Amino acid sequence: MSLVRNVRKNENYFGQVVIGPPGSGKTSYCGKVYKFYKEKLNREVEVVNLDPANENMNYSPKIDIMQLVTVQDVMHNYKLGPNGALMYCMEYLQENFDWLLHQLLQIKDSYIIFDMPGQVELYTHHESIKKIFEKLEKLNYHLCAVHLIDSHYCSDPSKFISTLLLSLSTMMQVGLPHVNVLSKADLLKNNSSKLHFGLDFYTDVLDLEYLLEMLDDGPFTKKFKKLNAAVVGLIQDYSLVSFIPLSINSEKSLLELKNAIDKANGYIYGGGEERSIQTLLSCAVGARTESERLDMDYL
Ligand SMILES: Nc1nc2c(ncn2[C@@H]2O[C@H](COP(=O)(O)OP(=O)(O)OP(=O)(O)O)[C@@H](O)[C@H]2O)c(=O)[nH]1
Ligand SMILES: [Mg+2]
Repeated sequence: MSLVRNVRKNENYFGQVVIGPPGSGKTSYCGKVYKFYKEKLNREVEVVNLDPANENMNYSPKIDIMQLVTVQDVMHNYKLGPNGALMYCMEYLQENFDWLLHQLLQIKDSYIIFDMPGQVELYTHHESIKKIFEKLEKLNYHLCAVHLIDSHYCSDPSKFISTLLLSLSTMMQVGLPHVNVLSKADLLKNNSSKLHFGLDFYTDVLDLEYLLEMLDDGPFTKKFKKLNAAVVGLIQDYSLVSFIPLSINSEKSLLELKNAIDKANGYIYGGGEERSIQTLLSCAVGARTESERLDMDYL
């Protein structure tokens, strides 16, 4: 409780929480975006690893949950499988919130990028991560959830509908300002002949009925189609899900995503160096033209 008092009421802290299913590109994005913000935008930035089984980090985390607890140790000590152990680790972090806060206070002038684990249930119904970020929000941490979905799901209509449902339920559960991202969009561009529609169909998430027409119509799949139709109806009723395409090797793509994230968590209005003319110009450069939206050349 004493640590919480160290957080000044009039200070604001900013950051992003990088979430998404296993292998969607979270750790790769964190490493790239750290360099991009630091070297190209001169932003004070640090990465915090909150994945207790993160083997291959392409950055040096300023704070690392693996110094507190690891999936490997929990599996060994409590005879749990990898998923149960991961849940335990996140509950342990929730219990030891002060451990995290103490270190965050050491880097309070930096913008924070949180690299998160990939287990989907952590974001759809498990409570620990939600509770940790609720606590940080109360302490003036303005965070944006950046939800990465592998864009290869666009090539299969029923899988894409599932990802829409996942994105919507994650938005509802996590409860932070939210930017959904189609990751590895460079691969999408290279395989565009395999897509039923243009990129903007998948990013804008409008007219989803067209996807239903692509599903099988046989007697065995009738119920599955009905289920997909109900999901599509739900997605359209909420009208919350849309995506920004991302290729981590394209600076223009990183810049466009940065602009969306900064708007979502208020960094662009309340932050530091980003309010300069230079930044406004870089934001303008980041805006996609209509032709770029259509031909994906910027990816
Ligand atoms: N082509 C391409 N590959 C990418 C991109 N981003 C990530 N990848 C690849 O995707 C694979 C998975 O990336 P990771 O960063 O480990 O994914 P992750 O979400 O952190 O995975 P977990 O932590 O296991 O959930 C790696 O082989 C990356 O090189 C991208 O923009 N384009
Ligand atoms: Mg990772």
